[in-house]
Amino acid sequence: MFLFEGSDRKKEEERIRSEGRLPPGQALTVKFPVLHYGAVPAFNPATWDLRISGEVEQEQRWTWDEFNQLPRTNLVMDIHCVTHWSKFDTRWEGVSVQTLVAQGFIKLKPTAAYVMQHAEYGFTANLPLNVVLQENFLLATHFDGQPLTPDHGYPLRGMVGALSASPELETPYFWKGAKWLRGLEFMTADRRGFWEQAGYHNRADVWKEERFG
Ligand SMILES: Nc1nc2c(c(=O)[nH]1)N[C@H]1C(S)=C(S)[C@@H](COP(=O)(O)O)O[C@H]1N2
Ligand SMILES: [Mo]
Repeated sequence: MFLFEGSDRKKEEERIRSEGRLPPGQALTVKFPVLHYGAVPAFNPATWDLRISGEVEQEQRWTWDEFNQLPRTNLVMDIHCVTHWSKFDTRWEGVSVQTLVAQGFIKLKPTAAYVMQHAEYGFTANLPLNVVLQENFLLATHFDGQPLTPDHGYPLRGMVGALSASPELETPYFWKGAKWLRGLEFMTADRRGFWEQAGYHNRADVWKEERFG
């Protein structure tokens, strides 16, 4: 893959920087590195479910078939990893929590203020509810028109990035999206997820370079 190596990569990075889309301390990559703790879990569509729990009027459990009948959203986002790489104009498809709430698939209690993503093997990632309800947070099933690959979170991952059309939206680093997602827990008070307990920043705003807490 030589297309964006060397001076071409640098040129593309300068274009993105001139558009104000390159956060401090980040470098453009066209690769898609894989980063996670532990093993890649197997997916069994017969037993997989997504649980919606905590501060909701009614807890939900969606099977894989049921999840695939929910309204779908397509987004183009810039993703910013805490390990200093950024990837621009990436295409994602999935289900928007904002849409699920707006259309009554999830009925939040007024006490809901934070969200924990629960993934396979007990991995967790926390975000404020207002960020999860933004347009730039997605429960993603597809990347670049294809189902996620196993190492990028198949069949479902939380996904957060920057929408260049809406630069005012708070944008956390990419680790705030849990691969192999199995549940959303709505909470009254904040709790730290896996990397947040390991010393990563709790809020993780890419423009403020909130890398470590
Ligand atoms: N389940 C799970 N999700 C995870 C992680 C993990 O360890 N387990 N790591 C996070 C981190 S630190 C990063 S940088 C991104 C990397 O996503 P990618 O492998 O698709 O690039 O996934 C995030 N989601
Ligand atoms: Mo990471």
